[in-house]
Formats: sequence, C-alpha cells, structure tokens
Amino acid sequence: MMKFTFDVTVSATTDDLEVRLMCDQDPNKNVGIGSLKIDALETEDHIPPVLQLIGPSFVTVLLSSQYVDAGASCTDAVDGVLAPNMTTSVSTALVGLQSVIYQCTDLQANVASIARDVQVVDDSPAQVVVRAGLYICVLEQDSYVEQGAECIDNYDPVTDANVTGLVDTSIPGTYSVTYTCTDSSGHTSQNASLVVVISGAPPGNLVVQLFSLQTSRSGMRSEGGSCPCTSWAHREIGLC
Ligand SMILES: [Ca+2]
Repeated sequence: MMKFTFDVTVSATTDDLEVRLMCDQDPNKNVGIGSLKIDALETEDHIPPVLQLIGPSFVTVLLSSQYVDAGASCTDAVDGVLAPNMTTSVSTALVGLQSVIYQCTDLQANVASIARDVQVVDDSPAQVVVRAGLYICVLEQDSYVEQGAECIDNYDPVTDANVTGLVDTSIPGTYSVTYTCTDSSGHTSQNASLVVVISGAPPGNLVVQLFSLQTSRSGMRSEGGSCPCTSWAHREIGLC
C-alpha cells in the first residue's frame, strides 16, 4: 500500500467540496478512486466592515467649481480590503449643504455607511446696475422719477435693488441715491447715483465738477474740467 500526503487549502468562502484521489500507477489495472468529502464551515461574520473617510468629514466648496471627493477606505476583519461605493454626488451648481455617502458591504452582506458634508457656498455679491446711470440732472420743480437699479447676481434671479435717498426737486443741489443689493447668501453690494437738481435761474450759475465723468459715460465731448450744468444737463434729459 502506498501512502500519499497532500495539502488541501479551503478558503473561508469555499463551498463544500469533494477531493477525488486517483491512482493509476499500474496501467493494466483499474484506476483506483477514493474520495474525501470536505465540509467547509462558514465563518460566522456579523460585523460590518470598517469604513473611513479619507480627509475631513466637512468641506467647503465654491459655487460652480469642480468638486472631487477625497474618497473612503474600507476594511473587513474577515474579507480584508473592500472597495466602498459612493452612493451620492455633489452638485456645485446648488448652494447649500449636501452629503457624499459611502457604503461598503462585506461578503456576508454586512453594510457600513459613512457621510461627508459638503457645503457649497456663493462668495460673489450681486452687481448693482443703476438703470438711469450714475449722474442724472433734473430741472428745479420737475418731477424726479426713480428708475431704480437691478441686482444681477451669479446665482440668484435678477431683482430690484433697495433704494435709499431722497431727491427734493424744489431745492437745487446735488443728491445722492444709494442702491443696495443683498444676495441669498447674505452678500451686500451698493452703488450710488448723483442727482443734480438744476436751478431754474438763468444758466451758468451752477457748475458740475463731474462733467468729465458724465461725458465719458455718455460718449459726448471728452474735455475735462467743469462746465455749466444747464448745457449738458439739458441734453441728458432730452431737452436739447
Ligand atoms: Ca451671489
């Protein structure tokens, strides 16, 4: 009788198996066959894998920027290193708090989950666009019609600006009107216009020092310095 020794390795995941032993040293005789039934006992595993975030559990990302999550790692005591699945993603087109959720499942269907909070923030205030321009002339005793300003934001829809400042057309002089925009993220921006109320007295008695700015904006004469308000102001309001 011949003796053979051999090793059989059974992994934790191997189903029951049968090892068949064949001996055919003598070709003139029937092949001897023996079998060895091996029952692979399942390893009891009710413990989920250890799932950990790579990087912090809270991050801040700018609106409309590219976000790439740092990932997660997963290790199971029985199954070893496993690949976690990212079940949600972040849209940087939306301001607010979002979550990236990872799950990891071992071979016994034990599940681990972990989440990273991602705050998408808008750091840009709205642009304040004054409808009537930054320099306006009104004749004394005429009515001043406030045309307001638009808040043009990178995220919020266009809205009207909040207007502060009074113009008294009964008193010639220069008035400041302030336009304020506050976007949904709380960023405030302002712009202001100067409203010149022109005296009804004969022209030439009121000089506007901002003439060079006005002409630059309106594309009229570009010489600097000052000039009587009534000459350019009348053009501005359509009287000449
Ligand atoms: Ca904004």
